[in-house]
Amino acid sequence: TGRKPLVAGNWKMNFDHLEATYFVQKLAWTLRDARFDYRDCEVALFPSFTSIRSVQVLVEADDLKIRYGAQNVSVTNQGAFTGDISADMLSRLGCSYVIVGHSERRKYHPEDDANIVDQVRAVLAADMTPILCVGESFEERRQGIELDFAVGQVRDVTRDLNEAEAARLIVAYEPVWAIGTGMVATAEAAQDAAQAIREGLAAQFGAKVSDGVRILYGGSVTSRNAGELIAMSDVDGFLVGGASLDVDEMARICRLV
Ligand code: G2H
Repeated sequence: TGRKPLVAGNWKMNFDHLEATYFVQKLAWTLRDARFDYRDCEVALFPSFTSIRSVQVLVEADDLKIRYGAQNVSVTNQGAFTGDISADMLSRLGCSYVIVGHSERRKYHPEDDANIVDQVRAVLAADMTPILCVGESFEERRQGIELDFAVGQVRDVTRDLNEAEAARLIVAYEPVWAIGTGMVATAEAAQDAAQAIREGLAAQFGAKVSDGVRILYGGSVTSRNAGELIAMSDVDGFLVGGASLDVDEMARICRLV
C-alpha cells in the first residue's frame, strides 16, 4: 500500500517519568535484540505530559528511533488558560504526534466536535501529526449504523480542512465497546470500518489523499489478535492501550506489524 505501519502505545494515565524512562530503554533494547527494523514499522509512545521531557532526553541521548507524542492538547496557543498545554510546547519537546478526540477525552471532558476540530488545527499548525480517534458505541453497533457513525465523525472534524491538511492526518478507529474491555473487533469488522473511513476520505479529498492516510485500529489490541488485524488491507497499524504498558507485549506487536 505504501503506507508505513504505525504502532502507537497510548499509556493513558500510567507511568511517572522514571517508569517512562525505564520502559523506553527496555523497549529499545528489546527491539534491538530482535533486530527490529524501524523502516518497516514506526513505533510511537504517548506518555503523560509530565513524562514527555524525560522521554525526549533519552531518545535524543541514545539516538533512538522511537517517536513520541501527547494524549491531548489545548486549542489555544498561549495565555491565561490555567492548566493547559499548547501545541507549540509539545512540538518543542520533539513530539511527532498528538492523539485527538480519544473517546475517554470525549467522555470525561467537554470535548465536542468543534473543540476537536480546533485541536486538529492546532496540531497541524505546530507541524505535528494529529491521530484523530473515532468509533461507535455499543448502541450504534446494535442499531447497525456503526460505519455511518464513524465515517460521519471523521467528516464532521475534517470538513473544513483542505487536501494538504487532510493528507497529514492519521485516523484511529476505536469502537468504544472494545476499549479496555478485552472485546476486540473482528478483523473483518475492523477492515469494514477502516475501508468505509477511507472511502469517506476519498469522497471528500480524492483518492490520492485517502490512499495515503494511515488508519489505525484501537480497542483491546494484544499480540494475540494483532496479526490477523494487520493482515487487513486498510488497517495500517494500532493504537494500543493496556497492552502498551507491557514491554514484551509492545515489542511482540511491533514485530507482528
Ligand atoms: C483504546 C485503546 C488505546 P485498549 O482506547 O487507545 O486502549 O487497548 O486498552 O483498549
